[in-house]
Amino acid sequence: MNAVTVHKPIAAVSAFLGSPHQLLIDGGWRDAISGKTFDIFDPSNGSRIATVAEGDAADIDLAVLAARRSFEVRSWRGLLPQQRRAILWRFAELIDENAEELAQIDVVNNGMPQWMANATIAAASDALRYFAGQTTSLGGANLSDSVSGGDTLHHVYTVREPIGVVGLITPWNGPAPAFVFKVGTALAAGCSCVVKPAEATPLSALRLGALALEAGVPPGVLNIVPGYGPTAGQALADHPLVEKISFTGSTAVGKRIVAASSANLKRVTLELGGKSPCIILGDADISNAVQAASMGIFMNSGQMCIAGSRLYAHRKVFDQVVAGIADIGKAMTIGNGLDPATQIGPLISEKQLSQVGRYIEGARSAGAEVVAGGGMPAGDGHFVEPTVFANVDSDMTIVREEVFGPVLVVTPFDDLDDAVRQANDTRYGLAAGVYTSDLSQAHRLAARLEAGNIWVNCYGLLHPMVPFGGFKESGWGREFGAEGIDAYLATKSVRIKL
Ligand code: TXE
Repeated sequence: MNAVTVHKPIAAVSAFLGSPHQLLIDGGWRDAISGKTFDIFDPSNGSRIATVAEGDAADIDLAVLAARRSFEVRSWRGLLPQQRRAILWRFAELIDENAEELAQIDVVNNGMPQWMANATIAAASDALRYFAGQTTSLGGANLSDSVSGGDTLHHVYTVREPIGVVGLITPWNGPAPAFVFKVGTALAAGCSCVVKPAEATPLSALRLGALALEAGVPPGVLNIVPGYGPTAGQALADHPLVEKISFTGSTAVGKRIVAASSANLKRVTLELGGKSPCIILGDADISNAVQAASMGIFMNSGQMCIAGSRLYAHRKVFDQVVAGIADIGKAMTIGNGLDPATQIGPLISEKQLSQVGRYIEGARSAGAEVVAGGGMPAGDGHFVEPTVFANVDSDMTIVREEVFGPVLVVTPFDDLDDAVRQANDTRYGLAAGVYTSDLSQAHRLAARLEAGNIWVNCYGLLHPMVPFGGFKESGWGREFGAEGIDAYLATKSVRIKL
């Protein structure tokens, strides 16, 4: 770990960090009504990097009213679809033009390595172009023939309208892409929105908000209110003029959002936690499987909803798999994301560090064997070594709960039925990986695994056309693809007696 060298961001990022960070409401930047601010930290060294206006219920109310007004005057939903497409496309271009700055804002705020941040920004603008295309393909249906007959002629059609003001609550583990995926889909549908970014990482959202205004998103259509979950987030979830919440975060808060939604029957999309299994069969290409499975858990320090945190390997390849993943974990360079050598950055916060530490210590004292890592490099950053546990029982906490750190448990299996039973023995169902050279077996397993996203001989690849979301307590609904935008639309039927 490189703790001594000081890594400096590019000048544009330093200038941005030093500028005021206000709320974006009704097309303008303003302080919180309370006047409060909160500090933002670099997780690689614990230093304060910015101070941001702290929104709460009063600011959320103002933002929702602005969004509602823009929806009523149809300043966005009333544009021609191709006009909205052009603005979203321009927004994507501006993201590309400012990619280095945006990526580095997430590096210093989230801690992720620069190479990863670059990839997430490229994925964000790519997805935005896909959403831009969706604006011109949202037509309804003509049902006249289904309803009419004989002397009764009716013209019946459906239109798909934007649902209204939507609240978008994002997490800290991929701040810029989470913002763009939600905002891009909501805007493509014609909705007006209020975003509540995670309190740990509001900076890239604010920079992206400025770029969206520059691209031509009208005032009030995109509002951004940084603040804490129980205050600003809860106020958005409770607000009677918000028609839908799209939330990515913990399962516990997801349940709170569902409870809040009952007051005005908001639609809710939830992308929650996971404890995703990967199954390596005896006939798999082991070097590919080991590489993909280790990236599936160690990337972003394991702070991914799709982290493949439980690995089941056929007994005949078990030792080879464990040794391969342990070697990869031990060889990874931990450090500041701005250092080009860094492969794995810090955890987001002191809170996450102690949570992951508790899980590791709990597993050790329950008798799990540490095959790699298990330590936390000393210093001010929130670093955890890539950690692999073997000799675990299926009822251990480390096997059952989402750790949200670079921590893998590996279990051998002899019988595929047993591997499937164990893989499905979880309250979560976000993702699963299968590694085999037998495609029939891959299809059979894909059919039996209880997860919303299955990857075969690869892991964690997302695409804006491919619906993404979870089974069971990993969530409701899907982001991306046709289903992603459907969640922001309401169908209206019109019937005219001729
Ligand atoms: O999540 P929270 P935290 C999981 C992961 C992690 C754990 C805790 O296991 O260890 O959650 O992380 C907002 N009403 N994931 O505490 O609190 C909050 O401000 C409305 C998985 O950071 O769920 C932030 O914007 N909103 C995950 C967002 O919810 C509320 C990503 C997520 O924070 C709120 C993050 C409330 N009452 C954590 N309370 C994934 N699925 O990728 C909080 N928030």
